[in-house]
Amino acid sequence: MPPSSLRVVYAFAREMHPKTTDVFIEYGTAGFRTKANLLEHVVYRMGLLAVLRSRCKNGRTIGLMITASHNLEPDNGVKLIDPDGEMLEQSWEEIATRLANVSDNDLESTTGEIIKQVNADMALKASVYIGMDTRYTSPRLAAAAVHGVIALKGTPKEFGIVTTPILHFCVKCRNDNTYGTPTEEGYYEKIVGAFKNIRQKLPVYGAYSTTLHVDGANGVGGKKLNIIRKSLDGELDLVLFNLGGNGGKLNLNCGADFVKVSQKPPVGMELTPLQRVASLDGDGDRLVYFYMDEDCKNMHLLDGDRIATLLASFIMDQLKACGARDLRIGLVQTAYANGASTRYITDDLKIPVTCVKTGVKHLHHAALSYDVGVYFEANGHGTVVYSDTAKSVIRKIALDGDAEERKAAELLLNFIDMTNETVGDAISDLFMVETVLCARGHDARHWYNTYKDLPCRQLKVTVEDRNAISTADAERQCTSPAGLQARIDELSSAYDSGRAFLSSAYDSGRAFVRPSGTEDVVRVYAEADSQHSADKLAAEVAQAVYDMAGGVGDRPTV
Ligand code: G16
Repeated sequence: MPPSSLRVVYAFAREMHPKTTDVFIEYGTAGFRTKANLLEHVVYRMGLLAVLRSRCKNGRTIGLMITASHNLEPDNGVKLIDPDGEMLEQSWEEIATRLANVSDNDLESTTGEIIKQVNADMALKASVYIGMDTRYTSPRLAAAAVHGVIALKGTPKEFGIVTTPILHFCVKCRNDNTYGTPTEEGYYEKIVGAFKNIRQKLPVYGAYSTTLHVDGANGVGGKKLNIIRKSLDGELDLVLFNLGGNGGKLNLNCGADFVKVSQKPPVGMELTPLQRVASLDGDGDRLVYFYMDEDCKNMHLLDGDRIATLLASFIMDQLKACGARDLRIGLVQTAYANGASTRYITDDLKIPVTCVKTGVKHLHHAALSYDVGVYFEANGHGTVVYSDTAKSVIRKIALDGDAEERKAAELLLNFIDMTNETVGDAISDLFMVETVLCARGHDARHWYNTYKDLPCRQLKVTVEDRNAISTADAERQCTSPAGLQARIDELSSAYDSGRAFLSSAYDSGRAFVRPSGTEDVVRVYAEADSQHSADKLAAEVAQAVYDMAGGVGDRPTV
């Protein structure tokens, strides 16, 4: 494309997607997120950037997803997906932020500068897959993305309403046709097909029941499960709630984030004692489970840590059964991981654990250093990745092993097919969890009783500028404002950790704070030996944040 034709970049911006706000916006934990009415110019510009990214990747397809995932309906967002289905390479986040914030008048020249900086060959073809969630603001934003792609002569392909992980999967398949077919149907064929294959070979026994209740968060995940449900041939009886009808609002008092943070069951569901329930988030990339006790009074949460430990232990058993002992399995968590889960993984499962910063992009990369990397955030966002070596070792055993080894290896190969390795995926994770529970003849109580969580609490604090908070050591230490970490340490030391089983170095309660990358808040996490103590410690730390980091609105109460 000759440089003069960049004029069209400005023309589209001025006429159709002008920048109407001076509010600075940053590519955060999972792309840009803010009120939907502030985003149109940002999404248009991400259409431009996706084309440049595609050209820098030799014309391979890039994904662009319109979603604000777990956020409430008035928010929206946009993020780019790299050719292997992974999140956008981090070095491009700064470029994305720059492009999103320049004035319309400077857009043409900034685009030219970025083309030079990234050395994009404008003569190459460029391909961009575009998907969106169910928000009413999404179609308008998707149209802005299409214009951005067209302005730089790329080829957009619209997938309409899909879960975020379906779009990640399609991008990967488009660039690597050994992974699958790059369509929504191709996704069902591979993931659901693998689930049915496994389940046809597994007898239903013990305490496991094929009935699963699902909270769809009034978002796209539930809608897709409604399509899948009809093809499950009785292998799983899905009873779906919160599908977006009856006035139910996206993520409002329902969905994985609500269930995890509030530690309460979602509204809009019939609660049945001891019934296993899976709760998805708004764009279908997170999953948590829960069940109510006998009198439906107390909820027992099975969060991302639980899913990670369940999957890791099962995969490890299969690796042993097929004799693939040399493959290194590892687990990746964040500071939000419950201390009891980390202890269980290290001491009982004897699997190495890495702790990284919040954001699937960080977990995914750390997991790639293992032959089998299991990564999950406590909020239910995660998956499993397998190295090429792992896959070829398992494939070889499936051909050459003895009868028992072949059986375990074949099961593992189906398990790998059922995994969306590109990103955390509630639907794929749900099928994996159901497979493990079925194979073990377990109900949710067996799963819950594997270890006992430490009581914990999460809170949000609104401050003038959340970037006043900086962190280090995988977000476990707060480096600014000065004095805040010392205050957190002092507050935590007044509580018992509840980890009598650990060395004295971990005696006190645990708390940390970090700026959210998806909401305009500071997040607070606390863990202690009782729920009362965890709640109190979290509230005290929230007060410290409010006092020392420019709190706005009402001061948190203890
Ligand atoms: C996104 C990210 C997750 C992250 C979550 C919360 O989830 O993909 O990795 O844990 O945001 O991030 P923060 O605490 O920075 O707001 P989702 O489901 O909203 O895409």
